[in-house]
Amino acid sequence: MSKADILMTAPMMPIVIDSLDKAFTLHRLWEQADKEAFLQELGPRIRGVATSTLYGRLEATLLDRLPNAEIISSFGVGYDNVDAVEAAKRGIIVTNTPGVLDDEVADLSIGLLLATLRKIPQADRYLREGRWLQAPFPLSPTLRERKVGIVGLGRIGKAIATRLQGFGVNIAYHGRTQQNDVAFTYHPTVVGLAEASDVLIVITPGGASTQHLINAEVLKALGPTGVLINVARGSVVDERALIEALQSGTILSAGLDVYEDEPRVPQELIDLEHVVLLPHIASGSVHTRNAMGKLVADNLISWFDGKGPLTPVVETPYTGRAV
Ligand code: NAP
Ligand code: 8YV
Repeated sequence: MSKADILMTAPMMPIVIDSLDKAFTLHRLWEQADKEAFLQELGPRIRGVATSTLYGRLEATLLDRLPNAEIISSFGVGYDNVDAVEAAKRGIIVTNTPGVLDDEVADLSIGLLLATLRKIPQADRYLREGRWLQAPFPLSPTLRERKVGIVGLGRIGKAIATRLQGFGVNIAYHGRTQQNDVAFTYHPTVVGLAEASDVLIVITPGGASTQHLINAEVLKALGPTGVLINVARGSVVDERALIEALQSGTILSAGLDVYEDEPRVPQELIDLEHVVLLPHIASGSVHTRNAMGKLVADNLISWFDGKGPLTPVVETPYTGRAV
């Protein structure tokens, strides 16, 4: 039996490329000198797509060129890079990489929280600049006695909460729905959660439903001793409002892993000595990125083995149909 033709939109990790090369006929879109001619000729043969949140949006115009696509396997648990509603209309399954990165992202979120509160990067810079020789590093804010609000108590939010319980802090959360099986206090509005918290950790999906969920009103409610940690998507926070809140002292500080226009970070944020800025690394260990890459490949392999997708997104549920 001939192998299925798979399109990879941009270079992915060796573990993905090697697995797909073995199982399928893999086409590398980025290597095509004339992409239009390539899509014209081979587009109708493509049955599966491998893509990544790293490479921008997979536009419907590309799907127009792939009339026989059955499945899009996307690298990352967030899949705001793929229009899953449009894919559903076309009968295309979309898969993501949930679960395998929860612990890594939760670990990093706690690291970012502590780094922001205790000024760990600033203290490192202080020592390297020889300033300890002149005076001790100034005392920092603390996690002690803080109330932590989690915006998005999903898989990763829960892994963050589990870790926070070890720190003895009070935990509450906001989401669209109250969860009956968790002991933390629920706030039906994000402003309400911000008012009741000294730290907000944001770990929702991106996309239209969370666009600028964290706005000027929420930051005002968080208040002058408040700290914002964003490990979700840059789009969830109104970056202009955040810069204004940090510059004016409306909130105390922020620790950010994600930005509205990655990899571009506003100079105003870079100029703020009291914020901690990471280059979207929450899942970025070799171990976890390999696990995510394996799941990208395994979703395609399972689908073309006729066993269905392993991790379809909610917009494109598997209904038993298979190749
Ligand atoms: P998940 O299990 O689906 O959890 C998402 C949570 O967000 C749910 O509790 C959901 O609760 C809540 N939520 C969804 N839409 C919301 C809205 N409009 N308003 C308020 N809450 C909302 O997802 P996950 O696996 O934990 O991943 C969460 C997200 O983290 C990903 O989608 C991705 O964007 C981000 N992420 C970032 C990194 C990084 O490298 N920085 C790494 C991994 C993931 P309700 O349904 O009750 O609203
Ligand atoms: C990755 C992420 O950094 O899973 C997600 O949603 O944002 C991260 O794990 C990203 O997917 C890299 O492509």
